Amino acid sequence: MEEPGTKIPVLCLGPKGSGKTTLLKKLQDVDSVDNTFSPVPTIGTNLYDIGYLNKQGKKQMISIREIGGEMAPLWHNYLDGIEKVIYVVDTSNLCQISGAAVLLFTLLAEPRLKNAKVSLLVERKNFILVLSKMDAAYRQMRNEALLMLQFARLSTELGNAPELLEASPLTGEGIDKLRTFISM
Ligand SMILES: Nc1nc2c(ncn2[C@@H]2O[C@H](COP(=O)(O)OP(=O)(O)O)[C@@H](O)[C@H]2O)c(=O)[nH]1
Ligand SMILES: [Mg+2]
Repeated sequence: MEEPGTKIPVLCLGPKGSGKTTLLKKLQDVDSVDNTFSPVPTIGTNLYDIGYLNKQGKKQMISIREIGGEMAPLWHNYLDGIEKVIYVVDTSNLCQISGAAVLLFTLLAEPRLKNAKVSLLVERKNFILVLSKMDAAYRQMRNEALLMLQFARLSTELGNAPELLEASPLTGEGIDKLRTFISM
């Protein structure tokens, strides 16, 4: 249960079915084999406590809030005090990309997220874009997705352009990098 006033510093956003829940469950338990048994979309928001090692090698916990794509009109209610955003896009579902792009641009233009970066994470990027669901046809889909998200332009034109991370929530590929992003 979420305690009133608990600070949730990390948000995990992205369209419905892009793999947020699977990714966060994998972060919680790297050895979990398969989460496909629960293809139920997240209704409302979910909280995940994730363990990581800090710079001193000490174990720490951080809370991440997942908010489903169907709640996108309400995302702005959850931006206060946010230090990092994990934005998950499914490269195997290109039909979703234009919608995902609009929501991503809206978030990147959000003043509250800009302030978070300046005051809390000088030089460090506070935004990560996760392309999920890697498979054989992945490369081509990824390039297509990056094109549609105008990623090259974001990187050159934005001071707070998202970092790119590729991950497979099912196999756990890329999970270590995601944990590093969270822990920095
Ligand atoms: N093939 C494949 N399917 C995945 C992967 N990650 C998630 N899925 C499936 O995609 C569906 C939606 O995932 P979910 O994590 O619930 O998405 P969410 O709505 O963003 O939380 C589930 O049936 C997952 O098992 C992946 O890396 N590869
Ligand atoms: Mg979910």
